[in-house]
Amino acid sequence: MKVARLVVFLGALCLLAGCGVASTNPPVPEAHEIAIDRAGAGAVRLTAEEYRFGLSKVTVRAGQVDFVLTNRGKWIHEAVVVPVEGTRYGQPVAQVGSVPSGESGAARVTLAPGRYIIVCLLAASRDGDVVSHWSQGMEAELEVTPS
Ligand SMILES: [Cu+2]
Repeated sequence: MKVARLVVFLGALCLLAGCGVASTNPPVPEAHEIAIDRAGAGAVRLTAEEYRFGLSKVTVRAGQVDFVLTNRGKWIHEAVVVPVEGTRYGQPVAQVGSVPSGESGAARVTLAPGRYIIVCLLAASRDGDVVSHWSQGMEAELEVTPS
């Protein structure tokens, strides 16, 4: 499990950094970011802190879904939406990128039914090791039901 997580973690970092992972039609998560005041009333509201997410809801209907991330922690956090099929992680489909302490960001994406996780892919250096916020517990589950 840890190896799988590391692989997807590195793959996602690579994807977000645009370093050319072989993929057909890779998504561009940043393109989904929107102004906070454009987020709908039904948005999934996320809070981030060290090192966990809080979610206003854990189930949404398929279709257009808005995410609003508010950082209540000390460090920068982000929310990356990743589809999960069985034990496999897909490519990230949306991201609310690096949100500083006390600030908020939003993203809008069209989601198909299925299971998703929301993770923070940022990492910190600790005692000489690079430790991802994800591995510290910044993962939440979201179920998208058929609309
Ligand atoms: Cu984080």
